[in-house]
Amino acid sequence: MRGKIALEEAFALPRFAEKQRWWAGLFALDPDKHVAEINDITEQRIKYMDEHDVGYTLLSYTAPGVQDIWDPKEAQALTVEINDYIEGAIKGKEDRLGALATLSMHSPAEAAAELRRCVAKGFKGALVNDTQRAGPEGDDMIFYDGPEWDEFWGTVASLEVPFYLHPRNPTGSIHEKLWAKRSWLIGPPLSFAQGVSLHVLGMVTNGVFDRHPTLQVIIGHLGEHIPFDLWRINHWFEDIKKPLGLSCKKTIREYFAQNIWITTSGHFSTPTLHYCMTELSADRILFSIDYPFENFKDGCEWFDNMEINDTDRRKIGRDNAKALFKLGKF
Ligand code: GRE
Repeated sequence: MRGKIALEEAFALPRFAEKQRWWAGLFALDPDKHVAEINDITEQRIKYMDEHDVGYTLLSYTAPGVQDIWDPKEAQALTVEINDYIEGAIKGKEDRLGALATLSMHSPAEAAAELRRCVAKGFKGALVNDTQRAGPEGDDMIFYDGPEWDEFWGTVASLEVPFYLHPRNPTGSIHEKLWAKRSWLIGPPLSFAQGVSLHVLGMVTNGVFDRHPTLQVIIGHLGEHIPFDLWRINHWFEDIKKPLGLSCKKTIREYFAQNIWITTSGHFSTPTLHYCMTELSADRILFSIDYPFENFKDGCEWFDNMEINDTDRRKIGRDNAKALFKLGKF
């Protein structure tokens, strides 16, 4: 399909190439290729886009990124560096490349101010890597589902830009207790989806979407396991937890119809996509690749050739993202 829009596509700061190589050693079969691809913004990336009919890519800073920095001042300085870097790197290529803002999530007010600064310069939204590492040793985790984050979510909603909740690796005591002895399950096989699904369902049950009914949150990887459990979540919320006191106003299906989007990033399965379309409708699904963690060609060839009607392919491949991010002429 021509003119696809992809929106979970990572870049890194070239000065962290050594750190990237270490990280890539944990999951990339060819770490050098991965490091070259993640640091490239306008060469190989645009070639792949041309070869595989991606018209427009929204770039975001790689995980865990700023969410791994527990010193608030250091995190904020890196955030500004990353946002200024990507703004400069895509200059002149805005017809093909856009960016999602990176945010330090130590302070709701500071995150809101940085998002406002970025959106004023043309950023299309924000992408945050799950919980923010915090505390004197980096053992604490900040979730964004409590009332102290209302100021931030109010800003996201009033700017009318989407917020992408992307996974990160487990750290601190959670890592030790749950994952250290099961380390092959860290990342895409299990831990990423568990982290993001806990966080976004926390936002649902703690009333974030009730207090900010126009807020739009995107999660990747065909919904981080939640669509598979929708019936069961709905049954337990409506039939048991609400009579016991759960106070969120709408049903889980309504939040997924009105506030939450999913992308195809890193999940190129036709039966699973068809299942998600049945549960959520093609109106809430967005194409993405997850490059360079996934192969650009694999994601595009799968999407272009899988069985789906033309209207739904266009919606998922392009039209939904164009409307959500107000991409105008693209
Ligand atoms: C990511 O998107 O950040 C990511 C990783 C590691 C493995 C796969 C993946 O950081 O998608």
